Amino acid sequence: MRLSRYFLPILRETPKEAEIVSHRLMLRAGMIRQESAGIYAWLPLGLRVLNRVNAVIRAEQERSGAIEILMPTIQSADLWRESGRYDAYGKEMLRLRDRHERDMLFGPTNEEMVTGIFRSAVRSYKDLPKNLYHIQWKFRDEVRPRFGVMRSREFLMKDAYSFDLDQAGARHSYNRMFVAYLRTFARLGLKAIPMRAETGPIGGDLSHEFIILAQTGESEVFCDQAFLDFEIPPATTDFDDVAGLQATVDHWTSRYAATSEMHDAAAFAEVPEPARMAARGIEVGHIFYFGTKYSEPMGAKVSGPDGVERPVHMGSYGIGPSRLVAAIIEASHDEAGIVWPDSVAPFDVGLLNLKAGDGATDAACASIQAELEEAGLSVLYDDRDERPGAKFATADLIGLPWQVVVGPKGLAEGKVELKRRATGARETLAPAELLARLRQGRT
Ligand code: P5A
Repeated sequence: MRLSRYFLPILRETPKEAEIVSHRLMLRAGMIRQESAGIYAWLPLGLRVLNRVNAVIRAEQERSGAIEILMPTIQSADLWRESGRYDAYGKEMLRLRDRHERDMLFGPTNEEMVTGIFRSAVRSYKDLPKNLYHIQWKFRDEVRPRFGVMRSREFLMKDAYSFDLDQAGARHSYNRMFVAYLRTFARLGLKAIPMRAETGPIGGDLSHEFIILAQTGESEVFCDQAFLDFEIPPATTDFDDVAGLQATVDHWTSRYAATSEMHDAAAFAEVPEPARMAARGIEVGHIFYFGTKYSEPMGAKVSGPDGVERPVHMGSYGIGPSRLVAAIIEASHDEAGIVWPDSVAPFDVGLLNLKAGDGATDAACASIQAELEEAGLSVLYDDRDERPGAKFATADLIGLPWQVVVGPKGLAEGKVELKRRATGARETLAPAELLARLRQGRT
């Protein structure tokens, strides 16, 4: 992609309304634009990151056995009357009325709808277990939307819903998501700690929030520092191994970790003093087991091996991809701007032409761009007629993992410069060596 033809509305000034660094950087880097309080448009650079975050989430959902669907944003109030949540949900629910005076709503979550889909199709335990997920916009009329997409009113959620014959099966489904979440957040370059959590309007009595530590986080959390060194379950994890997954989850819940609502000061005091962490964190995921809370009133039943019908045991599992984009920036930035982890960077490489208009430099850049793109790397080519200083500043601000700097002086010696954004390390090499070097990866 040539920057001269792209849409990257960079802001020179630091926006005053933005209180935290991720919000400031997302606005400055032209990733998002506020349309109303807590409602944002995603601009090209932001959308590329959001799509990459979704791709990692999808890959790990599929690995764990979940199946993708897509439910609508607008739901009928009647479904929510069946579960009793239509009145209980309160002011956070955006209620609408269609031209036939039917009560509708913009979905804040999908437990009711997915239960409706399930009950219309599944009758027997032989069709279990199932886990259906989608990635869809939600609306919650938050009292205090703030920090940009971190706490917005319209936001993207990956929500998965599991169905099992009994509690033991549901526990395994819960464990599958638990492990999938550990892998997802690690692939996004984040250290997320599972913490015992309150279940709120979703319900149930088993629940973990996945929290990343950050000073600007809205949650107050208490945990054992040992978690930061825990090993992430490998890609080869067998998600059908009931005992194996339980052992992994047991390990990841063996130390103290709780949000303020679930905090137990006496238990926390038993954590050895140097490992005791009282910190702030960002909730990037939340998983729930709530048994038959929805299946019972909504009549989602299956017949068991004994022929007796019973309501299915369910859980739901949420991740906020739009919040994650901001959370990744909170965890990875410096004075100059964003430092994207390779897995979610909007482009792999920024190609900086220091003398746009110069025949030899233009030709060298065009051939580098073609070669790298041919090899499957995404390149943002800064071909604008701008000072080198402005190009360096833009490249650092938008945080692409690699910068290839091409100028007439270096080219005269057959060299270009390669900079790693995360470390600032620079090296000079021949254009022909670039691809192999990039494939070799970080350092
Ligand atoms: C689980 C999936 C649920 O809604 N029902 C379906 C359950 N859980 S949750 O904790 O309420 O939300 C799941 C994740 O969504 C993100 N999130 C938000 N992101 C941005 N702005 C918001 N206002 C917002 N509210 C929730 C969080 O990542 C949360 O963990």
